[in-house]
Parts: sequence; C-alpha cells; structure tokens
Amino acid sequence: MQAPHREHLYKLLVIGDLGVGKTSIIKRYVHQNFSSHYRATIGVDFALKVLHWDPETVVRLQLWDIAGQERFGNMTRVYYREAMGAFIVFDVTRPATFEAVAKWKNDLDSKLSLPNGKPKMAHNHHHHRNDNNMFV
Ligand SMILES: Nc1nc2c(ncn2[C@@H]2O[C@H](COP(=O)(O)OP(=O)(O)O)[C@@H](O)[C@H]2O)c(=O)[nH]1
Ligand SMILES: [Mg+2]
Repeated sequence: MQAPHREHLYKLLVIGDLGVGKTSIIKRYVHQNFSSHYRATIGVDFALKVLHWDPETVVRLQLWDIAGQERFGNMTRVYYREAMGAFIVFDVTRPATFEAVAKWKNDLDSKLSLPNGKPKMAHNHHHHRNDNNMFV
C-alpha cells in the first residue's frame, strides 16, 4: 500500500541590488533545474527546487529571480503575490548594496498581502527588523 503523499509548493523571492549574486545563489542551489524561460517575457527567472522532505512529503520551492529590474529598486505587487518568503541578498564587499537591503525590505512590506488579499498589518513589520537577517 502506498504511503500518504503530501506536496507543498512555496514561492520564494530572491531580491537585492544588481550584481550581488542572486542568480548565482539560485543556480548553485538548484543546479540542473535552473530555467530561464521567463526572462524575455516578464523579466523574471524562475527555478524549481524539489526537496524530498520525508518519505511522504515533497516540498517544491519556486525561486523567483529578478532579471534586470533591480535598478528600479522595487518590484510590482504581482511579483510579490502569494510569496511565502524572501531572501534579500547583498554583496559584503559593497556597502551600498547592504544599505539597499532596508529599501528592499520596505518595498516588500509595502506590497505584501495576506492570503485573504488584505494588506499585511503595519504592526507586524518590526518583527522582522534585524540588520543581520537576510531571511524575512
Ligand atoms: N567573488 C564572488 N563573486 C560572485 C559571488 N556570487 C556571484 N559572484 C559574481 O558576481 C557577478 C554577479 O552575480 P549574479 O549572480 O549575476 O548577480 P545578480 O545580478 O544579483 O543576479 C557574477 O559575475 C558572479 O560570477 C561570490 O560569492 N563571490
Ligand atoms: Mg541576476
């Protein structure tokens, strides 16, 4: 008899300034599954990492990489929609890219919404404020 099978799909964003290594991190993590199909059309690369969490559970991580839109310092609400988490990446050798982390975090906070479509409540914001915290 087959064990019960669960699948979870999580959308994760990888954001941060241009050239900090976002694409490299995703390629390194996902490797063979990297796909650049969407670059031309929506300016977003999309990679899928499949984790066999336990014998009954498969976790699929959809890693969203931005391609060329970093220079605007913000993304559209559509890009952030239904994301479960985000990595904000910076380059330790370029302080300006670290200062930009706060800007990216503000952009996230201003556009995130709850599953019911309502805006994320303002009083939640400070829970994630941590200068060393790249995972929000
Ligand atoms: N020295 C060094 N170079 C890196 C590292 N990660 C990425 N790079 C280089 O930095 C450049 C920008 O990386 P990329 O992943 O395209 O950055 P993105 O614009 O944030 O996607 C590329 O030339 C990479 O090879 C790293 O950890 N160390
Ligand atoms: Mg890139």
